[in-house]
Amino acid sequence: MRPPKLAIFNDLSGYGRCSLTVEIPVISALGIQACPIPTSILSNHTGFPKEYKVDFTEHMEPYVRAWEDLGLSFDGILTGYMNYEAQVSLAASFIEKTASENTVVFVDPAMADNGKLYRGFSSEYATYIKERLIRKATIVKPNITEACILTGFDYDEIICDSKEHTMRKLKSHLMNIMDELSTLGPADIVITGIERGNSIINAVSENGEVKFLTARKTGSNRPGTGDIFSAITCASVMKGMAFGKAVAKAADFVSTAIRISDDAGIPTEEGVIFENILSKLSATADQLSPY
Ligand code: PXL
Repeated sequence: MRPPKLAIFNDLSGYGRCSLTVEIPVISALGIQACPIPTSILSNHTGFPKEYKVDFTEHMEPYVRAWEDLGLSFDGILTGYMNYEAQVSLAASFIEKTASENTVVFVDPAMADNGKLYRGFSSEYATYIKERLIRKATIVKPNITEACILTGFDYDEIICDSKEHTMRKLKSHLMNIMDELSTLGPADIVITGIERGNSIINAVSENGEVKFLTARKTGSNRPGTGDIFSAITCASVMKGMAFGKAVAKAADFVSTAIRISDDAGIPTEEGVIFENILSKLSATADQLSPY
C-alpha cells in the first residue's frame, strides 16, 4: 500500500523540538510520507538567547520547480511558520499548481500569539496570509489570537469575556469567528488554545458543525506543540479520520507530551518529549483506514 505524500512548508530548527524537526517524525509515525520544503534553517528556535539562521527564500523557488519538473504530486500540503510574503506567495502558487479537489490543504497561519503579532510580522503580512493562503485552505488552524487578526474580532474583548463572562457568551463569540473564517473557504476549522481556568478549549467546526473540545491544562506552554498538533491532525485526516476526531487525538497527544515533559523537568525551551511516546502514535496509524 502506498503511503500518502504530504508536502510541508516550515522551518528546520536543529535544536529545541519545533517545526520540521517534530513534524517529520510524527507524520512518518502516522504512515504518511513527509516531503519538507524548508523556509529557513536555524541552529535552534528563536526562544533561546541566540541562534544562527539561514534564510532559504531564494532556494525555495528552484527547489519547488525541480519537484514540478519531476511531475511530483502530493495528497496533502501543510504550511507553517514562514518569514516573508515571498514565501507565502510561493506556497500559494504551489497549491494552485499541484492541488486537486481531493488534496488536503492545511494552513497553520503561525504569525501571532497572546494578543499580538510575532516580532517582525506586520499587519500587511497577516492580510497576505488571509488573502493568499487561507482562501486556498481546506483546513485552517489558527490560535485564538490569529483567528481574531484574520477576522477583525477584538481579542481583548474575547479573552476578557473568557475570564469574566459565561461560557455561553464565549461560545457565541467563537461561533461568529468560525462563521467568518468559513466564508473565506476552509471547510474545517480548529481554533486552538483558548484558556479558561484550568481548561483549554479547542473550538472545532467540521463542515459547519461546531463542537467545543475541553481538556484539562496539563502544564506549561512549550514551543513546537502547535506544530505537533497540526502534523497529527493533518496526517490523521489524510488517512481518512474525521476532522473532529483527528483534533481530539492531536490534543490528547500534545497534552500527554506536555505532562511528561513537565514531570521530567525538561526546560521549557526544549519543547516536549515526544520521542518516548511516538510508538503509541504509530500504533494508532494501523487503526486508520487504508489509503
Ligand atoms: O513552532 C514554534 C517555532 C517555529 N519556528 C521557529 C521558532 C518557533 C518558536 O519559537 O522560533 C523558528
